[in-house]
Amino acid sequence: MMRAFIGLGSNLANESGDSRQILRDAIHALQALAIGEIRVSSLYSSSPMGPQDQPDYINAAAMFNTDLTPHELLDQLQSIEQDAGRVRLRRWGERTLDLDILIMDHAVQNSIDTNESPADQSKSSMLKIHDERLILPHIGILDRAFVVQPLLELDADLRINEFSLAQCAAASTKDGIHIIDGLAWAN
Ligand code: A4P
Ligand code: MG
Repeated sequence: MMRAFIGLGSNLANESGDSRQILRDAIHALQALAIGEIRVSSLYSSSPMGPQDQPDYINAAAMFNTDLTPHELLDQLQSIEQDAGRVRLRRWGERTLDLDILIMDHAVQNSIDTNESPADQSKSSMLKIHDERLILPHIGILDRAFVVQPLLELDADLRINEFSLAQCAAASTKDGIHIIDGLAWAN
């Protein structure tokens, strides 16, 4: 079983609702992929990274345990994106729903069995993949406040390689992003 951190983003409505409703529906769809509870961050509004002639985004992150392989999880996320009417218009462009696998790791069960510190364990248990369909950890996490801030809400000890998320530049800036709803937004 692995722990998956998913980034959710939307800046276009579809026929079933606005971006907030699309992310709420996506969280409910993710529940079918999870073992146990899904934990969800606050809901953020953020100005667009990339082309500026597009609406502001709504972003959040979710964390759950799953038995799916990373590629099986990617298939499921892409199917949820399609169900939300995702059309690929341009790179970094507007979208009804973007679901990215940010990080997958083995949740640390028991630190008594090993001499490693919890930080070392999370570093060594993080999955690294680089193939034509999937890159893990997702590229650019550390540069994106709209990804780092919600991730830190879910696990303040997260590290990518030797970098602590809590200490990266995107963790100390709230420029261009703000919380628009607390943890109950997905209920
Ligand atoms: N892919 C590779 N690795 C992954 C992964 N870890 N998770 C591949 C998910 N997909 C992964 O994705 C293109 C391909 O990436 C997929 O087919 C998959 O096989 P895409 O979502 O179809 O295309 P894209 O949007 O052009 O690229 P990408 O990389 O998803 O864009 P980003 O980096 O997600 O940026 N501004 C704000 N404020 N908030 C946002 O959420 N998002 C974007 C999209 C731009 N600006 C934004 C936001
Ligand atoms: Mg994507």
